[in-house]
Amino acid sequence: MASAGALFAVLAVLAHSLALPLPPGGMDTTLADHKRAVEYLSHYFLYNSKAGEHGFEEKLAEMQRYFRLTVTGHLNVDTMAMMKKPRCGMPDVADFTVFPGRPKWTTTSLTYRITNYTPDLPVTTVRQIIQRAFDVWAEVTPLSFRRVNSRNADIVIQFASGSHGDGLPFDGQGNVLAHAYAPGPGIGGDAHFDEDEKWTTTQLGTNLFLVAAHEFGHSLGLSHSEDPSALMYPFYAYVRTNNYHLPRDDVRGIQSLYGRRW
Ligand code: 0D3
Ligand code: ZN
Repeated sequence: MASAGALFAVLAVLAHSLALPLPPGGMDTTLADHKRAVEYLSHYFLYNSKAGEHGFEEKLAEMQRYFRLTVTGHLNVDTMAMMKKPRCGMPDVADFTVFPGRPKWTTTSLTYRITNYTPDLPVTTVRQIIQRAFDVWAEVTPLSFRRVNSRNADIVIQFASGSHGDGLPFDGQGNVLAHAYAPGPGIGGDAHFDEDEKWTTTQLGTNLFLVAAHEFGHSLGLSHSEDPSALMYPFYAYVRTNNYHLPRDDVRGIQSLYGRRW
C-alpha cells in the first residue's frame, strides 16, 4: 500500500517522463524538441517562424509528406526521429521547378516583339503591361528587356484564338489562358495569349499583367511551382497588381538560373 508521499513521487516521475508542461507539438515531445523542429524546418524547409503556430503545422505537414511520414501537422516520435538523423546540409525545398536540361538565355539583355494586340485594351496599355511584366523578373536578376520590331527578337509575343500554328491550339474562354516556351532559338521563349479571354487591367476578366508575368517566367526558364503563393503556381488567381513584386519562391527560382541583381 503506497503512502501519499510515494504516490506523489510516482506522479512527479510520470509528469517528468511526459515532459510537462505540454509543448505545442503534443504529448510525446518536449519543448526542446519543438525548438529543434523549428530550427530544422527553418533551415531545410524555409519555415519562417513569424508564420506562427498555424504556419508551423503547415511546414511540419510538408516535411512529413516529403519524408513519406504520416502527415499529421503535429510533432510526434517518428517525425522527431527523422529530424535527428544525420543528413545533408542542403535545404529540401525547391518548390519552383525548371525545365528539363535547365535551358536558359545566355545573354542578359533580351529583346521582345509584340506581333499583334488584343482589341480588349489600348495598344499603349498592352505595351506598358508587357514591359511591367518583364520588369518584375528584371528587378531580381541581371536581366533586362527591350521591345523591338525586329523579326529576330528573342521573345515573340502574340494574341491568338484556337489553332495558331504551333500545334497547341487554344481552347476558347477559360481553361488555358496562355502558354510560353522555354528559352531557346526559334519558338523558344515565345509567349502566346488566348484571345478568347477577356484581357483586363483589373480583377474582372483575366488580368493581362499577372498572366504575362507568369508566362515570362516560362520564357525565362521556370516551369510550374507547387507553392500556391508563387506566381509560377499553375492556376491563375487574381492578386493586387499595383506595386507588384515577385513572391519569394519565384525569386529563388529565377535567381537559381540567372543569379542576383548586383
Ligand atoms: C494557365 O492557363 C497557365 C497560365 C497561368 C497560370 C497561373 C497564373 C497566370 C497564368 C498556363 S501556362 N492555367 C490555367 C488557368 O489558371 C489552368 N486557367 C484559369 C482557371 O482559373 N482555371
Ligand atoms: Zn504556366
